[in-house]
Amino acid sequence: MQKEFIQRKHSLIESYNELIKSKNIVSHFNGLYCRFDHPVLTAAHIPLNWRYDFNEVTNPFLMERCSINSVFNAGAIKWGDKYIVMARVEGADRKSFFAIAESPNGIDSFTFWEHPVVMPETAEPDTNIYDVRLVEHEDGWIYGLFCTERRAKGASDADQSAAIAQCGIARTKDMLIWDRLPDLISRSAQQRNVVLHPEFVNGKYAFYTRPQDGFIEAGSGGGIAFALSDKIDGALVEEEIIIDKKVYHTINELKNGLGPAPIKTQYGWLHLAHGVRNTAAGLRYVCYLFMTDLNDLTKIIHKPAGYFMAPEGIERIGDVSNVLFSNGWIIDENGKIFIYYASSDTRLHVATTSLEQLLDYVMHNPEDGFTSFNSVQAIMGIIKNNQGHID
Ligand code: M1P
Repeated sequence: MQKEFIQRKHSLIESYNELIKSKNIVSHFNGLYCRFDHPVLTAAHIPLNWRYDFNEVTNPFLMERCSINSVFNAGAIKWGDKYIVMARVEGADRKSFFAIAESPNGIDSFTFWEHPVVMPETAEPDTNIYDVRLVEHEDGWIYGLFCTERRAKGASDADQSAAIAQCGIARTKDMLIWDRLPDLISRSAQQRNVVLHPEFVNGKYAFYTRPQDGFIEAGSGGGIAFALSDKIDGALVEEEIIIDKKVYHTINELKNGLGPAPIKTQYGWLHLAHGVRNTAAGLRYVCYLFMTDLNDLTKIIHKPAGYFMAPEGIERIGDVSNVLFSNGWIIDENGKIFIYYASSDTRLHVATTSLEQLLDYVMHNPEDGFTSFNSVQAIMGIIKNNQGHID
């Protein structure tokens, strides 16, 4: 074996081991959550043996044979005593797939399982799959709902970007072998950000959907909707009731979408979502929280104004800049919450908080008054209450 090949191989392995063993420390705390110094997963965390052929005969220059572009939007679940994320991994070929990584503490040392998830296809193969939402349903299965994207039927040869997004459904008991079920059928031309509610509702499977006209544009659709299906194997939703619509001059003026499955609390279902607005610099994605009624899942009972997390610093830059997106969170028995969020469609981060903090925020921060005058009134209220409380 050539000396150079061996040296390079050792140096690749050394840097990789250093990276996955590196510790993460809190960079700042704003009263609501902690952000950390480093992302939890990046393209560089992808195992070397997925990318390199280490046989000197077939890869004499030791180059990457399958390059990875980014690791981002991840579903998350507690698995025994491990924190696991099922990330969207995008190759240099622009195809996304899923891969599971685990960590002993949820904030660092994430290592990928032996190989990527082999997601079975339906009779109509997916061109691209991404953004899985993991849900432990009360029927005993763990479900992964994700976006399946295919080229639009009938699109002209000249148009190679026309696509149809729909919701793929798969389930597992061990996170290793996935049964693929038929895609969700709805009346919407496009469907992304579909989430399964963890409990039966009136004996039916309940979904949060995001009906949309175009692949990017919500058009007459848009808004987070609620829908019921009699079954999951061949899920069909007839009616989608919009529970959180897009609103002029808010963070979700253009569109929005639910993140992970909601967390049940004594006060209501706690939801994490993303809102999108348009700007001269392109779309801006931020994350927000709201709560729905325990008995009426279509009724929002608390919704603070604006976002609770937006891209900061390096998070603002990436393949699709100015994007913060979350489709995974984990709550521990002690109420500690790990929010897995991705920045700019490039890397995955964690923020830690607690149920107590999120409830305080969602139930006590002022709601949107929809005008500048009302925003000033909210600030005036705080100033008034602060009288006598600041030295
Ligand atoms: O590029 C930002 C996000 O765009 C899409 O989200 P949405 O359907 O809400 O617009 C998804 O492709 C998502 O993966 C991506 O992060």
